[in-house]
Amino acid sequence: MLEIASLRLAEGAKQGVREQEGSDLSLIHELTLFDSEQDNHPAVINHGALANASEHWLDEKSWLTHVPGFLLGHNALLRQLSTIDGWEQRRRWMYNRKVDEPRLTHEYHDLAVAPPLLAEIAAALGDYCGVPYDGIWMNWYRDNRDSTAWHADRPANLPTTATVPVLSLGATRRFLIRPISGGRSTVLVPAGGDLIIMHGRCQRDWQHCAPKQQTPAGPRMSLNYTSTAQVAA
Ligand SMILES: O=C(O)CCC(=O)C(=O)O
Repeated sequence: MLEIASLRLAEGAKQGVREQEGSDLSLIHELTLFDSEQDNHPAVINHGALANASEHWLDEKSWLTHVPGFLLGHNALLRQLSTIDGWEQRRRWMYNRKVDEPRLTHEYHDLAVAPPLLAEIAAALGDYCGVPYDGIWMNWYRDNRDSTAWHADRPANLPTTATVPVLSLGATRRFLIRPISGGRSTVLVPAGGDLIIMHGRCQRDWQHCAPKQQTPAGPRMSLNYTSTAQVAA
């Protein structure tokens, strides 16, 4: 029964987009548990996956690309990154008190000092997107209670348009995007190894988040690639 449910979700996750909130999160967790094939695979870029990219238009100036399986062996990279120094528990003001952010973060302004695969991925994304990525912002969601709230990326929201790739490692979680003025969310469900690219005016007219969920989930990391040239353009 569980296997059938997992397969059903695997199909959904491959399609990756749901028009409304309210997807069956218990199935998402099962997919993570059954993702064992990935567990022993060394981390390697799957350039062929780009041929299976799907586009999801939000309006005439903003769209998302979803590339399932862009990184094979995503759990191996997650495990490697979980051992590096420099993860931070940041705090932020909420009303009149400081609270821990519900995730750990790590940033590389210079990919030359990052694990080599992160720079290799930057080069592959640069070729694909036509943007020179030279930095990376990483989130580590330790479990289902960790999240990122609604926001647009700074400083990628400075230019009129931007191309921002986000690579997921580990557990399958939801990624939501909605108009900055409010309204209905579009929901994508990236699995570990999947790439989501925000294009056009996604950082100006839209905001996105990675919400908490009630159903238990294992760790997930998101690798958010940044480009100083893009911001300066
Ligand atoms: O974790 C994600 O999928 C999105 C992360 C994000 O939007 C950010 O860090 O700016």
